[in-house]
Amino acid sequence: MGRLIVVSNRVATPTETKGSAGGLAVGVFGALKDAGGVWFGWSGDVVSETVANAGPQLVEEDPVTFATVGLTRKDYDQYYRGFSNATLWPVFHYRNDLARYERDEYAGYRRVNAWLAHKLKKLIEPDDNIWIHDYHLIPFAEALRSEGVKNRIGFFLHIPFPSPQVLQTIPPHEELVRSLCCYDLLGFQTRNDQQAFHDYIAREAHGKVVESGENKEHGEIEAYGRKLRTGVYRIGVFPDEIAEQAARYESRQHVLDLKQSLEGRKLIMSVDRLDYSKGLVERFHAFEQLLEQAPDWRGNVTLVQIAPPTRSDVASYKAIREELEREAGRINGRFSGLDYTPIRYLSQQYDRWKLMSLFRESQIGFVTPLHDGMNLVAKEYVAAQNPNDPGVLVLSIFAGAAAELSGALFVNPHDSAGMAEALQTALGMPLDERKARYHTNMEALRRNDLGVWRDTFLSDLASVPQPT
Ligand code: ADQ
Repeated sequence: MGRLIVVSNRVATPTETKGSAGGLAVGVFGALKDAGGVWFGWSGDVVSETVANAGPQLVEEDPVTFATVGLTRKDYDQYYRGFSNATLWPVFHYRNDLARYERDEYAGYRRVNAWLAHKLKKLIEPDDNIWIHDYHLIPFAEALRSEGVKNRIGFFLHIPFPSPQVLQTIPPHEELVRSLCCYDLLGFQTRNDQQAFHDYIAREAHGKVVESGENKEHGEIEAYGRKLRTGVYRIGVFPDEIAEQAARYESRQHVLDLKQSLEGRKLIMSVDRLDYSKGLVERFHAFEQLLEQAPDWRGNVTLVQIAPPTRSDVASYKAIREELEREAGRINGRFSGLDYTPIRYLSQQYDRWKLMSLFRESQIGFVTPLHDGMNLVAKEYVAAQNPNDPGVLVLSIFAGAAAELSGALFVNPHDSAGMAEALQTALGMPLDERKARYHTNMEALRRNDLGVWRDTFLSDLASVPQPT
């Protein structure tokens, strides 16, 4: 059996692949350790042209090589900050209003993909299987193919795939789909995403789509002169490791401090990267509506929102941060008392083990993205609960996780009155119902954990006939 080569925009550091149980880095690293291989991508550093061209830097952790390169300022601006995060991210999350398209950024995106593929080529052996991750790297297989690489190459999209009409707002949409067809296997988070891709192939590319298997989740595609497969691979967590971690840390000082400061109030927890796709402002408005329509809860329930800034050099991210700070201030001004602050908005990063133990302390996990590929926070929240007294997951119907976690209370994040009602229902939910919902969700998490996601994708990739 060949080795595995993983390519992602950012490469986990060797330390990130150890210790913190359950993270995606740990899951992917597990497969690399089994097969041996290379994890290749951007180091996260912006460097001079000389340093960039001297890469990749290799760190050996036998049998895995971590291979990273730095990006020049221009490459970072065009490939990462520009086309990836100011065009693809908003459009793929149905926020065309926030997207911009610049030809030179798109050219930079393709140029960096070609440059990275050229750098990787020297590390590839004939039997290696190659697994590319996410929207930054759509043209990567095409670039490898034009370097003469004949290995099997699979791609997993971590974010939603938009419907054809929305995708078409990106001027080079057809080139992007043509590039995706250079892979041998395309993995999507949900059936909806896969179907949106199939729709484009059938209606816009006039290709052939054959769907088969349970729920028609296996796709055979013929388009742009290539044959490829598609599949649905729902990313998961390792629920029992999270449960163990949350329980182990539940009497640590940070949890005791939080408990003491709540003075018996109920706790609603939300944890996200600060991103407009996560529905943070809408969530604050729903919480405000709860305090408005159910005065008994004023002074008796607190929302803790942890949301460290990301991509803060992209303009739309500055705007969402300002709006969120303004709204938290306004709502707190309306409902605070001398000893009560309804919303605690924390913009710092927290360690994973701390988050899991805080989840366990809270009565509600409030996860309300406007669009989200999967949303692992929803899964982590469930896994972290105390089975004898579990909290309730209140979940947006637009998170990929909604297709699996049928024990959640579902909300439409555009309906703040509906979200406020769901919060009220969750706050008053009897123990038996909470337990039943928790068990339904835990079964789903165990059935389809992070190992299943990874192993199914890789065995499907290995079964694709090697391209000639
Ligand atoms: P993200 O948009 O980052 O990921 P999500 O899946 O919710 O979204 O989180 C990924 C990881 O980051 C989780 O393990 C979570 O605990 C951690 N995380 C989130 N907010 C954090 C915070 N404030 N502090 C510390 N850790 C935090 C993208 C897609 C998702 C998809 C994942 C995986 O947007 O839809 O689920 O990839 O495929």
